[in-house]
Amino acid sequence: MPVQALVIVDVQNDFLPGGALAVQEGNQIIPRINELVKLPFDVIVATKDWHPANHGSFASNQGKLVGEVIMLNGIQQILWPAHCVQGSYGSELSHDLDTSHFEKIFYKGVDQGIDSYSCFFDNGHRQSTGMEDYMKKKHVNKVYIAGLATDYCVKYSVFDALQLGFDTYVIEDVCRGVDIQANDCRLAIEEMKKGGAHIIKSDELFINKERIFSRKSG
Ligand code: VGL
Ligand code: ZN
Repeated sequence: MPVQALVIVDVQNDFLPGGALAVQEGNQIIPRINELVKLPFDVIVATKDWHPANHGSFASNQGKLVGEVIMLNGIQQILWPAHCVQGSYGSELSHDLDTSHFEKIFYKGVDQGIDSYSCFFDNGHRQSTGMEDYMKKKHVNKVYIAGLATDYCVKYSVFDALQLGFDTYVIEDVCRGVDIQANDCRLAIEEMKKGGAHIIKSDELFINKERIFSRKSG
């Protein structure tokens, strides 16, 4: 029997139009998320990118330009504008998002010296966010992932989910990405598909609702 989780990644003000690291059309996924969270998933969680002000991924903290790549404690790091600083307005989940169905929020990127795109582990796979244990305790074996950004946090989360053995679904129309290079999002989707993820449209979850969320075994 599938035990199904919905994971909503980083729908925070700084990743929305007007934010510090705005993802184009990032706000357009919110109405659909608000419908998805009403479906009978067994578990619904969300993540927040949650950096200390001195975070090593911020260009300003390195005296460098946004987009430059450095080595941060042995790991390649793209430098970003300061974003999602703990407790800031930019770090808050969008106020248009229906958060009432989120049973837990997982925080990532909390350590100054290492970034964390994935909702499961930091980029060096050194520390866990706790999401793996949470999912395993709830016997989740199938995860649906949506949110921001397709080519960073969604992609890394999907690869970790696959590696952890979850049957992994990306709800493509409920993701938007950064596209530093014009095709990054398209390539990210292709890589996730090659890696074993199912790429689906949110429509399928509504059209096939009875089958996908049937409580019958077999
Ligand atoms: C993200 C860049 C830096 C994301 C987080 O949520 O995709 N991207 N921090
Ligand atoms: Zn970040």
